[in-house]
Amino acid sequence: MTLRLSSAGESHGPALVAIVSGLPAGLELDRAAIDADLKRRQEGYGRSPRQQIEQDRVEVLAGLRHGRTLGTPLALVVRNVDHKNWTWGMAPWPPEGEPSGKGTKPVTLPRPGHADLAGVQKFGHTDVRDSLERASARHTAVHVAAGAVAKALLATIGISVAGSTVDEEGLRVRIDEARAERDTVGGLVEVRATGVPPGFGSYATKEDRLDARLAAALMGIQAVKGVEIGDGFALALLRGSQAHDEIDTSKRRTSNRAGGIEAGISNGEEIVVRAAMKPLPTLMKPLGSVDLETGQAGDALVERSDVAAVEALAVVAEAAVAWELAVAAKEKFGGDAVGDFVAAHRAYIERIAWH
Ligand code: EPS
Repeated sequence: MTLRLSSAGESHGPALVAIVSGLPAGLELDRAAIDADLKRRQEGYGRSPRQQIEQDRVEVLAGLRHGRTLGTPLALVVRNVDHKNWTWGMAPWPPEGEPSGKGTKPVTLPRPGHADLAGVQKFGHTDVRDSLERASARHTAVHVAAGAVAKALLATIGISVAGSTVDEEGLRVRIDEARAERDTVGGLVEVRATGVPPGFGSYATKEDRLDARLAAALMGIQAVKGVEIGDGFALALLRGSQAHDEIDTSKRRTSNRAGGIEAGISNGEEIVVRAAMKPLPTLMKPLGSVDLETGQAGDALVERSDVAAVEALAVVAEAAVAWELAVAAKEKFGGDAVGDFVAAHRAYIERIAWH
């Protein structure tokens, strides 16, 4: 069974939900490990005061018994604590009583760089909030929970995945400067996966290619505008003799410019991917926009937001890469019971004599 993930949830709605199907039975999950990743995602430097409201914790509604997966769909929930301030504004059903709390007035001034304008045009909304709530990066919380589950599966075959920011010190300086000027910044993150054997993904079709899948997974995260695998863009300027990784007699590489992937297949070296995040589009000193109600020029919506979410992106990107690698691992090794999955991995490693 293919590993699948679907999610739902608005930023200020009642909760975020993810359903993970295709997990083998008998996989042990650690609630504290999932919650620790949720906390890491919230702690990044430059986050908004919203993070003091939320204390993300995973709830499991199905698919788990006494900490072990049942081989049935796993239902993960992360509640939005802030919803208590939006119970009228974000009520799923027509709200009763007088408007109160947040989200009672329609948003009509779309923010450049956000989903606001294209979202209302596409879906026929009149209130920009109907677009921005789902476009918000808030729902990455439940993807991080799913990523933690993926990491638990990968750990059974010795794979680990870690995300970090590139130049954390420089980033923090830029965040402080931008905050002082009421502006926002973006930045770079890197994810490394170790223990991935040769043979994840395939050259057979575009959809099979592991690099394409990782790029889509990273590009699918809010505010990501660029992705590279290994030395990526820098390879374009090198000669072939400088760009490729020589093979030694143990079939390992003496360098890793390819970032662990050749022809869409893992080659056994560390998988290295990077993502570039644009500066966040909700600005305290807003850019020019148009009022969708009056047609007049106006300043874009100003609301509480982050100065940067790059450190959060490192955690979200880690989860996204872990998820894709878990999908590829499940595809390669199968298994209805986790022991079958592990045994198939072991047999494969023996066949290719991989150390
Ligand atoms: C976000 C705006 C901010 C962030 C939010 C993403 O939320 P709010 O508008 O409620 O202040 O804090 O991220 C989260 C809540 C989160 O948990 O990551 C946006 O517009 O994308």
